[in-house]
Amino acid sequence: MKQFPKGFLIGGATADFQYEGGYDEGGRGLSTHDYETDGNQVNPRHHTLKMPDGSIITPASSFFFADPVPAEADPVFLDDAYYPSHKAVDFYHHYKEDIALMAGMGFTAYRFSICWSRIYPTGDEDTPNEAGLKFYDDVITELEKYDIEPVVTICHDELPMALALKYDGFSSRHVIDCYVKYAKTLFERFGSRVKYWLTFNEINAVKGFGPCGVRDSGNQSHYQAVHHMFVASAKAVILGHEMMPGSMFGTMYASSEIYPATCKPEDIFHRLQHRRETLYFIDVMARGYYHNYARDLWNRRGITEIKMEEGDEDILLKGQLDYVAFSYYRSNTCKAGDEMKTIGGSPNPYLENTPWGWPVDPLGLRFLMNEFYDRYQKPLFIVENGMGAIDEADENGYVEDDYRIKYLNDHLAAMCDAINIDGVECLGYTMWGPLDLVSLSTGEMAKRYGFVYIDMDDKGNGTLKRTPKKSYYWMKDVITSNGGILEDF
Ligand code: BGP
Repeated sequence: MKQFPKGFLIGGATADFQYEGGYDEGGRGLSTHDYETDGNQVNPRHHTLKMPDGSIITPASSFFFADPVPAEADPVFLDDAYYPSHKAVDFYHHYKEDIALMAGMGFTAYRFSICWSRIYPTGDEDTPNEAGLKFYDDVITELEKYDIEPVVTICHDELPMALALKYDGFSSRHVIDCYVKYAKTLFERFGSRVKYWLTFNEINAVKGFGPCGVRDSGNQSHYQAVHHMFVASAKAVILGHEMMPGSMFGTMYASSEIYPATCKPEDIFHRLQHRRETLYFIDVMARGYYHNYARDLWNRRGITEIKMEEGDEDILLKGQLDYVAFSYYRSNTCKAGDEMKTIGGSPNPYLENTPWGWPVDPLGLRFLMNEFYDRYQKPLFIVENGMGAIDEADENGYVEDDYRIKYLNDHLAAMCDAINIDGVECLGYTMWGPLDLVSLSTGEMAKRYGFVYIDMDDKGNGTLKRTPKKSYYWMKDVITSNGGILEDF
């Protein structure tokens, strides 16, 4: 029988710009994702930017594969474009109802991100925006009502647009100071009520103008900006430990690549190097130093130098993470000659795909949990997992989502096996998008993850009515039985 360990945190996860809305309320400043329009499976999301000659350009901002943004281009809102982050699904005004729905399933944890530009509208102010802090105060108060543990992401792939425009985002060391000031404000305000923190989201996948505010998405600029994010994170961890004894810090790592396509030695070796392309990020943060293979990786990527200041190495070492948080949606397969990228690679003939082409692989989750625990010997936290699917709601908004129940059953069962059989230490599991929200990679509503259906379409039309799906009642039973009703897959 499957069983969650004692004190296991189980619940859901969201990100502010995909869920919250209220982009111009409560003194919030503009954020880098606010200038991204919707996309779909065929066309990625894109920024809308104006060149000095008045022409409009629309570089793709599809997270993993961001297009570069010319230095002279200015963000602009177009009348005929739809910007999903502005309204998202309006958690800003529905947070009480939404948290009550989460509590109805018996959630013991909710991971959410704080919008940096709600707290520091331009990132450079000396004092924070009280209305922004108050909103998250209210959210935490609501969670406390139901004994739901808040798990807070300090920065989920975005920053105040002003920091991107003025300093080229994390290219500049000044933005490290802005980040630490922002983190300190959160620790002062919420430190007595929040124990679990995540300094960044999907650190190995952040790239370009949206996620780290950097216009040039080439390797040299990207890896330099990421070094600054490593230092910013480590400084926040050091400060957080000082200010909030007992607090625990992670950074989220997007895991997916696992398998070599064949047992051909070249494929196996390619797989090793491919793994290191992404483990590079969490290795530095969880172990506190750049490791032996970093030099080879920089060389292969044409990176001549990562500029470091005196003291950086010491900060990285002292600011190591307490736990390893990761997202898991799918596995990836690669063979020699495949391009090194976070998702994609070669097809896996043994697995079926979601409508978005993501291979479904629950055993891969157990594999990864073991791999990470062997590698870091630190507790794990699965902070995102779920299935983006096309839901057909009936006239009442009800969805019979047996496919989602199957996906989640199998992944939760695999997780329990890693914990119960393999002895992996895992703090919790937060399913991605417990209420439907806007997709990160495509900016659409059609790709739904939730236990709760939200009546809204790709262009923001709909009543925003929330209706529990079949999976809602199933998840409630999973939690009530402490995992006991999960079936082997
Ligand atoms: C992760 C992000 C989330 C989320 C999720 C699902 O990369 O941390 O923000 O959206 O992926 O991806 P998508 O929304 O593209 O289906």
